[in-house]
Amino acid sequence: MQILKLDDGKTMQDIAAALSGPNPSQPDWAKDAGGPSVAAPGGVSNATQEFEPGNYAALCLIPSPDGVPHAAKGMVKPFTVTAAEGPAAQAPEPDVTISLKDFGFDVEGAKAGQHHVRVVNDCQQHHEVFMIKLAEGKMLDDALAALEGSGPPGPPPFEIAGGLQGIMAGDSGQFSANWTPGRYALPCFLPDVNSGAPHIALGMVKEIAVP
Ligand SMILES: [Cu+2]
Repeated sequence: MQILKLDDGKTMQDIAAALSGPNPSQPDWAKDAGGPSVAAPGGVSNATQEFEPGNYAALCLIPSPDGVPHAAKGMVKPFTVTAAEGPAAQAPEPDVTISLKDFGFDVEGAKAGQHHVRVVNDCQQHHEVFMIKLAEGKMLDDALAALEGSGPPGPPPFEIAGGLQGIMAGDSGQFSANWTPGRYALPCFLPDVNSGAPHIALGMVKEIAVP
C-alpha cells in the first residue's frame, strides 16, 4: 500500500486519471508518502506516520500474473487528510533504526523480538525498505528470483518481515515487527530518479543476520 501525497491543486480525479490505463505512471506532483509494506495473503502489515493535511492516494503497485499492476485493476483509493482537532498521538518509541542511503541501508539494533522500527531517509532521493526473512537454506538470489516470478514452483523461499513503502528524501516513518533469529534481506525496488533503474540494480539490497 504505497501512499502518495498530491501537490496542492491536484484532485482525486487527477490521480485517478493518471493511474488508470494499462501502464499507469506516477506523476511528479504525486510524492511518495510511505505506507505499510507488502502484506502476504492472509497476513498483515503496519506503518505509523505523521501526515500533513492534504489530498492523498493509496495504491498497490504489485503486478498481477498478467503483468498489469493491481493499481490499474482498480486498487487505488484516494483520501483526504484534515487538520487534527486535538494534539497528535505520539509514535511508539523506536528501538531499531534503518537509515536509507543512496544506495544501501544502515541497520542499528536489529535482534529477535518485537520492535518499533524507525525508517529515516536522509539522502538525495526516494527509497523504501521491504524486509524479508530468508527460509532455511535459501539464499538472497532465491528470494529475488521468487519476487521476480522466475523462481522454481513451491513454497516461497522467504517470509515477509515488515517494512515501509517509499518516502521522499528528508522524510521518516515507522513500522512494528516481530522478528525471529535468522537471515534477512532488505531490498529497495524504487526507480532511480535519473536512470529509471530499480535501486536494487544499483546495489540497494542488504543481507543482515538477526541474532
Ligand atoms: Cu531506494
